[in-house]
Amino acid sequence: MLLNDYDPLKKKQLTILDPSGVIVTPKLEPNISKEELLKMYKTMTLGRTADIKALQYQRQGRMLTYAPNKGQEAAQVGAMAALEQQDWLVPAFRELNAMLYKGVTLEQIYLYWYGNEWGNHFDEGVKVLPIDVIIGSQINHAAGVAYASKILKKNEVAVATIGDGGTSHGEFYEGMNFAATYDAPLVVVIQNNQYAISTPRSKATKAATLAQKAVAFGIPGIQVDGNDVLAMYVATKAAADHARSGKGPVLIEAVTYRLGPHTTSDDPTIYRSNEEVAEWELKDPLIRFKKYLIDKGYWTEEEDQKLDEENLQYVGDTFKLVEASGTSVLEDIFKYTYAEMTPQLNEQLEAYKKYIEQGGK
Ligand SMILES: Cc1ncc(C[n+]2csc(CCOP(=O)(O)OP(=O)(O)O)c2C)c(N)n1
Repeated sequence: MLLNDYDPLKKKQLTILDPSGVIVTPKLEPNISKEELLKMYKTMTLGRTADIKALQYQRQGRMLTYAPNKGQEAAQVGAMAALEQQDWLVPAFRELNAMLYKGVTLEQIYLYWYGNEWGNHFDEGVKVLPIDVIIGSQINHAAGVAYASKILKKNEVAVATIGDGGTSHGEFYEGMNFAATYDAPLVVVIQNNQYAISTPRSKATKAATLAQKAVAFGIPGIQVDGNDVLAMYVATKAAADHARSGKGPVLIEAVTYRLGPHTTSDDPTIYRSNEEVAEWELKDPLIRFKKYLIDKGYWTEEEDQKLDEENLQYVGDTFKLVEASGTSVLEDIFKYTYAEMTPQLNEQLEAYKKYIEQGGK
């Protein structure tokens, strides 16, 4: 059984598709339909283009801020593709690819980074919680979702994502422990992208791996090559099956790399070398997945080029829509903090209106 074989204390990392696009663990190659493989690849390429463009829009002063995903596409899409329609994604804030795969639209994602609350309002049936910037707190939310699913016998697994740095926060431990104690159907995917802003993973914890933190909760943990979309798929499927069958949570450590800055306010050249980035560029999740699809006869370079052009067009059109209608009014800040406005918020809103009436800006 996969989760036993890859016990984190055995110091093994699951890889199926290596950086050169070769299957190195044939017995674990998943049987995914051509249609789904292409959906995964198309989501990852759209995610890549949307990510690069978001950074450019921000630099042009057209987007408020943005947390880049470049390099983390496989960790996210591989995990999401392994889920059932009814399962939940409980994201942090660097999950553009995972959100796209689960049905959040690019327009909604861009609206969020444009500062508009409607970017957190997803379509009916999309099982994704709003973006959560408070590091670690999404693990408690996900534990609650998972526990509710268990009580209500809903057969819904909650999958939360968190960064490497987030696993040093208290709420990570609280949520994991709660879910483990109550056998709640929770899967936590740590996107170990090597840095928490400028703090390298080696300075954030003395643990040899992040997957081994599972041992303390008494649950399975597995370390995966997070740039290998097939390995992410296989590990998450095993984890979701485990959680769904009533055995409790699983912790996955996806070893990946943030190729871009932490956010648009960060300059990573201050704390990491160009050589390090270049090394990880060779392990780019898109390169190996494309080669896999071409080798299987599912994809061609010509189709790839056409897809790139379509993505660029689609991303540009989407951002134009956001710019045309996405400007939010300051009143939204007061209105959307709670379901109903508190007396204090009402008072503050009135003060703000008065300020505007008097010519304030
Ligand atoms: C409770 C809390 N403390 C501090 C911050 C500021 N902050 C934003 S991102 C970040 C680092 C997160 O690193 P990691 O968990 O590794 O995720 P990554 O950003 O690499 O995806 C910090 C400290 C925050 N958002 N929430």
